[in-house]
Amino acid sequence: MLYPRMSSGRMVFDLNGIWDFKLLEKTGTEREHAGLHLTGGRAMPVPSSYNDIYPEKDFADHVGEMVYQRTFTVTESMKKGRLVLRFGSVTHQAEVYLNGKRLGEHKGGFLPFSFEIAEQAVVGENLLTVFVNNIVDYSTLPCGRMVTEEFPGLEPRTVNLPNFDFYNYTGIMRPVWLYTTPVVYIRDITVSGKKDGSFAWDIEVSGEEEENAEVQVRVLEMNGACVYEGSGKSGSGKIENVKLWSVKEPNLYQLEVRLKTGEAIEDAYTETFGFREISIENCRILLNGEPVYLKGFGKHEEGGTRGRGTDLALMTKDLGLLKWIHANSFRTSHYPNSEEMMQLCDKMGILVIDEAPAVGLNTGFTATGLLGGNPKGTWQTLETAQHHREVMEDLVARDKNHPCVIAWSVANEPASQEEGAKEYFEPLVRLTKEKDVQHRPVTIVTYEGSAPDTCKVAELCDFLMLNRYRGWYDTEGNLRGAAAKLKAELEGFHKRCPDKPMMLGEYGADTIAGLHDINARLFTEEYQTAFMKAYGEVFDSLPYITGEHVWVFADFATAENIKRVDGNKKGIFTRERRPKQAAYFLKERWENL
Ligand code: BDP
Repeated sequence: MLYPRMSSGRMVFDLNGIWDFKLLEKTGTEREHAGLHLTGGRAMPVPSSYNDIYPEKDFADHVGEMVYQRTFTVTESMKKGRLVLRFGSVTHQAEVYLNGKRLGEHKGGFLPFSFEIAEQAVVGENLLTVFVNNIVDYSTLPCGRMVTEEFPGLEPRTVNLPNFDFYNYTGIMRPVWLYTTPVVYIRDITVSGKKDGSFAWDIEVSGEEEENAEVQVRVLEMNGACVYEGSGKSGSGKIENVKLWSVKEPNLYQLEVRLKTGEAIEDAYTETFGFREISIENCRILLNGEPVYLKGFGKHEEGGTRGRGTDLALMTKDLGLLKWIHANSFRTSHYPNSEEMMQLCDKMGILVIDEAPAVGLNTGFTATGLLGGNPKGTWQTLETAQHHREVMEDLVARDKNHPCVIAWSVANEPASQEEGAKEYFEPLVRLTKEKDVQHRPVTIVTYEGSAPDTCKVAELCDFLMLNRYRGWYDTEGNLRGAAAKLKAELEGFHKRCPDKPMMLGEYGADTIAGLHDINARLFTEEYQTAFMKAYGEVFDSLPYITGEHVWVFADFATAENIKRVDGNKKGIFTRERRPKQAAYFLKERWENL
């Protein structure tokens, strides 16, 4: 799905700003009032998570639905071609009405969706109403559970327990746009370049008389110089002396696409891409034929006040800090990040492991600890398979052209040791590879419960990504024992899959910024540094380890839980992006790795 951009064939209108907002007491209600102006609504910024904007706890933690509303104006000329209403993401489900008429709905909180509205929109003022639902259950991604809470003397009530620790931020969290295209238009562009300068494009054209449309393409350097001209809906070419995309020199190119019917230019769109190759050979991930050791983090897209709302300043600052600490990569844990983030990573030379919002796929486990198992089994209980397929397709469709994306992560910490895991994931891994013309490596990030002798999905992965918390959730305070356990597990996986690159996807310790001790005690900055050092020594002793992603880039908000002191504090940076002591240790380690 193409990002909204202005061109000679397209206009883009910004629908961000202050909307009207109200929590709904009951889900599924108020639809009959969708065509009326909200009364008693509160001002709500878009894009943003709604939760931290006002001070009341019940407001922030509301479970169920809420309604967003605004008006916008449409002119006669905007209705001449296609008029598209596009949401960057609405978390987790949206039902959209225009002037009281239902346009449709979308499930899944971290990918874009759109509606064609030229027919429903009127010339003049239009009323846009969006019902948003934040419930996570065994059919959604991420997963959660509905449970009935009962206390003496109180009416039972249903509460929603996410199966993940990050706070369930909700709302219209990414930009909303209105854009126009001609009736015959460029529906999609796929473009990729290789390290020898060859490249291929594939343009999907839709609309009236699409069969008569001709496509012209040009490849431009970022300074505007044209280095290739060609034509056809699909084709390939080669550029001499191509400047490759890499971490050090993230050279980009642009594919300018023009659609003509007869003499007239109908639609035009310019897509950014890069020339680079990702491959795997002898336990190594190669970028442009050279081994690359992945240094970086699992990273949430969030901060104070805006929650997970798109914030270009914060995103750019985060990537600046990644460069400062000599990281070269991160995983978009545990959901696709915004399109703007992917654009920035292309520009700044950051390698991205692009993760689906598939977290919590383990019915025997919750964010607060073991549930005591589920005799039926995770894969016999979850109803996510079809939705997971759609999400993988949409994720690849959205991010396929980004040179920064070097791999796909299908899920984080599923019940990969349970019977049924292989059968669940095999078709998903296959689908992801089929849909990606670059055939990027695919992984499933696994947890401690999935050991070398019990994991059912290791062979499905092109590289292994393991989350380990030895020295924190077990062996706590005992880094000698933790390192020994860690090493034995890594050796076990290497023995099982001797040709697969292996990296840590998470390891970390909660650390209260400013808490110090002469000894490296739990929760102190000294312990976090010692923890990073102990893990680093294990990695350095095993030549087949191909990367280290620390958990987590910055402290983040979680649901309330006695294991969390004002959120998850495993950040190497605080939530305000100030470095803890371990940041200096990692900066030195990674500079020299
Ligand atoms: C891992 C999860 C991650 C958590 C982390 C933790 O993948 O989302 O935040 O544990 O407990 O299991 O800090």
